[in-house]
Amino acid sequence: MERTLAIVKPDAVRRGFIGDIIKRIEASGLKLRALKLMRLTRAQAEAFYEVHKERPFYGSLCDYMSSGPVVIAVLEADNAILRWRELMGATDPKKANPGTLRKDFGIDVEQNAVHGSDAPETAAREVAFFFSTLDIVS
Ligand code: IDP
Ligand code: MG
Repeated sequence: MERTLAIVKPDAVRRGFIGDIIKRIEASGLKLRALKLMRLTRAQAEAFYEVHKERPFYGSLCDYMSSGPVVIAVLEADNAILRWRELMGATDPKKANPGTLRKDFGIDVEQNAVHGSDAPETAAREVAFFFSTLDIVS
């Protein structure tokens, strides 16, 4: 079993897509192991996306991610990291495959509805960034 971090980003929460996205997660066989609603401070968004701090979109990304509430979840399944990324679709909703969350709910390459970890090491870091072991159902 593998775990990954999922975020329903501020654009999707604002437009009322929490339920739709959770429904797709459940239908896909990915298991919810932790779930919370919170609003990131600018400093928390900066720390979470530290890996991107040299990218030109970093400042804008941190503004966006702290612009409203997000839903943060731990998902678990065999191959959860790849399965969640496939369900999300490509970073840019315009390039995402039909039926993916970013295609259906994303606005643009920045406001793309959902986040997912990209590798086992980043998943471990990202899960631990938001949840203690006591928060995660085993
Ligand atoms: P990912 O979310 O598909 O893993 P990353 O390259 O890790 O994509 O980028 C993190 C986030 O930064 C994206 O989900 C998106 O919100 C934002 N982002 C990525 N590329 C761009 C860009 O070219 N312009 C603006 N925002 C971007
Ligand atoms: Mg990424």
